[in-house]
Amino acid sequence: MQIKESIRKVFLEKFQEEPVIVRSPGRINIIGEHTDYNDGFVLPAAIDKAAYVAISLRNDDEIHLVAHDLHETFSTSLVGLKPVGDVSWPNYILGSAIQFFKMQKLFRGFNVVLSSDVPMGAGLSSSAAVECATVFALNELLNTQLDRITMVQMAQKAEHEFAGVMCGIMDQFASMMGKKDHVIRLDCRSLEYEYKPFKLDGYKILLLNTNVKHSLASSEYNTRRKECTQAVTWIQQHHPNVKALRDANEEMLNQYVLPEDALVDKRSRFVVREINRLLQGCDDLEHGQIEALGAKMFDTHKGLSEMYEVSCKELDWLVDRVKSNASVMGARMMGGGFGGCTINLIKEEAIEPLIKNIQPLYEATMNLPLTYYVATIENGTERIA
Ligand code: GAF
Repeated sequence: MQIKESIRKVFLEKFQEEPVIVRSPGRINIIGEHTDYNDGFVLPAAIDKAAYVAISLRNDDEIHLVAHDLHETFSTSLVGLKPVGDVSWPNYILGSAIQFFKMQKLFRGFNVVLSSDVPMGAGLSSSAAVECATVFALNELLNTQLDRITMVQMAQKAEHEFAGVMCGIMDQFASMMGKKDHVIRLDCRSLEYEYKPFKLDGYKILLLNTNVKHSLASSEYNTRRKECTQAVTWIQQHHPNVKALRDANEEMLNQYVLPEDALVDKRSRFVVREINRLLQGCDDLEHGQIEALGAKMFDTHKGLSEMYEVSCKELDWLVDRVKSNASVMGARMMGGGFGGCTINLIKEEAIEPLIKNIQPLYEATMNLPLTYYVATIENGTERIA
């Protein structure tokens, strides 16, 4: 049974009414990692894996949530809503709902059944997908008529306030704004964006999942953010116009950051280079220069691993393995890091032999399963019932 049908059935059984159902996808990012919270650029796209939220309003202030895939339920009240300590999934829904409460648009409780085929902890933004689905669904139910960008920002706030991860805007933007067969070139400062066709004849996007889920991810993420801010603070003493690393260059880093702290220098140098790499990568894409784009993806991985230090041995292993394969144009870790997937730009006919070759090797070496997905680029958040 399709996810939509199965959550509708569960919803009818549990709450005896027809829900509004919204689907919101996970995302990939071609290049431009850890650049969004530095006011830089990113190049993400929504994919064919998504979170589904079935929802209805209640006549009291109770909130009843069902995580269909996990066989878990959670109940609370709209009054005094706070983040939940011991489980994560309710926070994505509650953190989204509270945004409407703060806008004085939500005065009643609600029922939700959630299901998702975005693998969790795989770096595909399963949490942003749930946040975007919830915000979009409440906008429909409450008839608040918010524009999509406002909803993206509300979903991002949900992550900040209820999940405690000070994420940038990329994941929620890609989930909400995705367009079939296009990547989004997003300026994370102005939020101006452009859809770029991403139909590469003969090539596919292959995601290799390390199945490593590092608990370090959110604390280290917030630390990286602070390191970037520190670099900006030092540069600003001499260049007050520098508001974020997007405005900095390597000359400034040499002069004002390196003498202060080699670690902060390494982090910020990666970001400055990555923003440039992305801008050049966009030109490669425009001119159909897939080899050049792929080479930049490998460079990004090297930087994320050695300078930003957000990779792990399993991700490095997977990227190393495909480097010498002439059918893989580019590969790198994707998302926040410390586990999850690598993204590989690969010739279609090479997928099967590659998997056959590396799956048993990976599993024997790492003692973890290697799962994989061929992602297609799809539209963003939509109401489906
Ligand atoms: C995570 C965050 F949520 C994004 O905002 C982004 O910073 C990404 O890590 C790294 O590029 O997915």
